[in-house]
Amino acid sequence: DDLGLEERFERIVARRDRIEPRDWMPEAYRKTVIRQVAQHAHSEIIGMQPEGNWIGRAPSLRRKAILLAKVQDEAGHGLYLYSATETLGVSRDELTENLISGRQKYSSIFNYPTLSYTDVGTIGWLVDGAAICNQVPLCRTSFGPYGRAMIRICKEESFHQRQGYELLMTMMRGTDAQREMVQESVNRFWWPALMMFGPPDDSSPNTAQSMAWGIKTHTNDELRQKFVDMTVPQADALGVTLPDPDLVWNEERGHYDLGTPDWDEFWSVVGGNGPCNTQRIEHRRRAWEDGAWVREAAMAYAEKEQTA
Ligand code: FAQ
Repeated sequence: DDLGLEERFERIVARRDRIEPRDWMPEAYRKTVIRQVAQHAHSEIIGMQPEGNWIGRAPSLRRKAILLAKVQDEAGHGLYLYSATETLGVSRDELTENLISGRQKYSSIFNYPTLSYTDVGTIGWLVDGAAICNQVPLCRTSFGPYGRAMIRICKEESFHQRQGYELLMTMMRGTDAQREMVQESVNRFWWPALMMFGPPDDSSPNTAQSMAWGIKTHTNDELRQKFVDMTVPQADALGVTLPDPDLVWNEERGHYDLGTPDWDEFWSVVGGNGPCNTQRIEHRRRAWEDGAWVREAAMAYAEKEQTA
């Protein structure tokens, strides 16, 4: 009976084991997993645009090959994550419609423009760095297909992060003008990268329930702190200044203190009013419409094969 099923679900979650697609789960759990994983998948796909913007203008053949491979990896991550979402009975077409119509979100970070090639390095270092902090714990999330997708994705994300850091390191060894470009890019991306972790814990409506279900294993502020602690020494090694005068080591806490991100800006970007929101969705809509004939042809071929 239902009570038995619910108890079984609670027991699996309590011992931090996996819930699989065919297991009974509360409707609200299913909805929350779909919401988070779909948002994550959309972020990977929309996240191809800011860096994709520089593929045709990369400064060398080597840099172009690296960037092409990275953006392709992001497409792959999106596809794993859509597949994980599909195990809960929602189709990829439906998910894409939800993205294009604004019913589902994607990460705020991808609504900022990439103004110079340097931003490719900064995104690798800071954006993929933040993604790793958030996603390594998600390898142990309670929904099986999501956790397994995360294991593969994290391996590639850490490679992406090193790629970005190496690019910035190379520029820092260059001319004064190149060093200035790195600093300017880091100034623009630092705060938006901190916002990737979501609102502060006291204004995060979903955290408590998602942690109780083992979907999330850490709060937004815990992961943001972990990212800051990891990144400050990397900034020192690189020779850039992070644009936060309040960023100082707190001996007592054993962590860096930090200033407050502009949360009004965050909610405005999440609400659709960031610098590139309209452009990102328009681009995705066009690609989806332009690709309709490919999907239709594949379906027609599959049907023909079945009846043959
Ligand atoms: N942007 O109650 P919470 C990548 C929304 S990395 C937009 O705290 P939750 C790799 C949130 O959905 C980026 N919206 O929510 C890459 C909720 O609204 P809703 C993707 C945000 O879910 C690198 C509301 O605010 N990574 O793509 C954001 O418990 C380079 C209240 O917030 C993931 O998605 C935001 N930053 O915690 C690709 C990681 N933050 O849905 C290309 C998985 C919050 O109720 C290039 N996701 N909101 O209408 C998570 O860990 C969580 O979903 C959080 C948010 C931590 C993002």
